[in-house]
Amino acid sequence: MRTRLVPVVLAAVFAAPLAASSASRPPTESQPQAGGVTAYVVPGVRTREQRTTVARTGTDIVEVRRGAVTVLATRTERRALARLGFRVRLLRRPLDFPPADAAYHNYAEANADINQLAADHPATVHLFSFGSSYEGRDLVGIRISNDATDRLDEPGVLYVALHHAREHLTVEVALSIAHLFAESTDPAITQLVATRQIYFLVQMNPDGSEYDIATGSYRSWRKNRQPNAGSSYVGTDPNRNYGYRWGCCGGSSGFTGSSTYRGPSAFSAPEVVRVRDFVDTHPNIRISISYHTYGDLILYPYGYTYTDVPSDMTQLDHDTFVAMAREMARTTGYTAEQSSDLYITDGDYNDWMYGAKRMYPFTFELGGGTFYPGAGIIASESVKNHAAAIYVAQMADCPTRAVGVTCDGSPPPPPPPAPPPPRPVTAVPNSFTIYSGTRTAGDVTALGADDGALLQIASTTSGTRVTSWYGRITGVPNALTALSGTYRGSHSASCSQGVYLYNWSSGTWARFSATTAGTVENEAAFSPTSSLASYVSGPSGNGDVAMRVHCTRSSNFTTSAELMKVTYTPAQQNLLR
Ligand code: 3K0
Ligand code: ZN
Repeated sequence: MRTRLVPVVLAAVFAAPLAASSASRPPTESQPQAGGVTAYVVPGVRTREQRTTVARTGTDIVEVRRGAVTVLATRTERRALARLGFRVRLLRRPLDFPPADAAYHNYAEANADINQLAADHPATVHLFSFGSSYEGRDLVGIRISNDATDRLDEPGVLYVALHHAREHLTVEVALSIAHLFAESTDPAITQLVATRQIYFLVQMNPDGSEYDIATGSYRSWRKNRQPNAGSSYVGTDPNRNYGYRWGCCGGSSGFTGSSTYRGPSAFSAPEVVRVRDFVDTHPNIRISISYHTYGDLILYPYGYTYTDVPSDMTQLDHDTFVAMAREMARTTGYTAEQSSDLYITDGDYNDWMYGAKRMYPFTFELGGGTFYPGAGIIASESVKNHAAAIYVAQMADCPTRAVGVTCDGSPPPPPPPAPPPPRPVTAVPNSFTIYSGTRTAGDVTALGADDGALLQIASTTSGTRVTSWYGRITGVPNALTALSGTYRGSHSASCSQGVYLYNWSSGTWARFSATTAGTVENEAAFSPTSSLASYVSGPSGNGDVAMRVHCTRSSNFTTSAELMKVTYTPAQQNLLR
């Protein structure tokens, strides 16, 4: 069984203002954040009552130090603190990832990277805002396309990352894919940039993400940072707040302290509303990937039910999901399955994107084996996801093409014509070898046709008289589906004749014909029915067939060989590589 962290009610631990204290903990804090929250030190806060007073302004206490607290506060909250008589001092150092994970992009760094990408590729990388987070951070979107303005008549593909705050690897993978589309000169990718609108919502939940790293060590935060009325617990799970069968099926929690709290109503989380509005205004989007961690999975709808094809899904769409997911599983190494095969979810992005919008969404649970897999995994996990990202962009004009159904009403292109079935081939000896007897007339060419030309071999002249010889036929494939042998000849007097093929596997002659043959030309025709390749030398490719004729009598005789040939049918080549 796959070992995997399932969201649990961790939020109860983390949702209340943090009052952990450590004088030895390194200072963590900050310049003004790009969103509406700034980190401050508030000195003179020594008692729990004072900390409660600070917390009740709505500020987020992220660290308790000797005689002071570090808080994240909006401008309004900072004014409230001032009105209460607290001195508020701005912190200089940025809130950020632990030093070992410095390669990860925090909110400001991701935006700086995106800005640089746009500056470097002004013709194809276009930035937009799709609104603000609860704490006022700008929600930055990227559109990659040759078109200066958004073209809703072109197929769209949407990549979303960071529904869940602690799933920082998703930002890195999404950024990597944006760089791929912006920077690659591969014609397959530039063609997509020319014919698609490629959208990225790289940091869907920046408040939660910044909160997760605010102390310089991870808090395992999952939700957004929206307060809940009448509760000290903060946050809604964005991936339970979408408005398709919201809260229907036991796949989310109604408890504000739960990490899967669905919110008081569908679309109550501002970040989810912003995603909804973006999708609502982009009906050209056909396929989407929402990146999560972790589990090495590719999930397709639905999450709300275990039923594979419920009444709100067509069989064609189901088959399309399965075909696309399997293709992407092939390139990522992840496992493709229905969302509910992991566990029941309701109100998630996938279900809404398909159930309400009839787009084709996939949730990727990236690898790493933990929410915090370290910086070393960023490059490999990103590259691992490139082919799937390209694939969905390619399929965005017609996802059902994955199951052979075209979107323009025309029938699917005919399959390539089947190669003609292999034809039987006849081959004759290139050489012969005499075991017993002496050649008296003719040569190997006499064996190649039934034309009266003869190869003649005189028997031995003492004891039991014998003619024994074989012809060797080269260029016969080991891969064959039929094999037959023919020998025609006569003798100057009747003798006991056997005709054989050499079995190269066992090292023995296998007799296929035994007869008394005399002066009238006779034919031995035979067809081995099994182990055909054992009559061809070598393990594969082309080899030789050896056919032996042996005759004995008590007095001298001469063998006249008229024709020796084999007919074989090569096996069909497998053209699929
Ligand atoms: O569609 C789904 O099954 C979503 C799975 C997702 C979630 O929202 O529970 N897993 S995660 O929280 O561990 N990223
Ligand atoms: Zn997640």
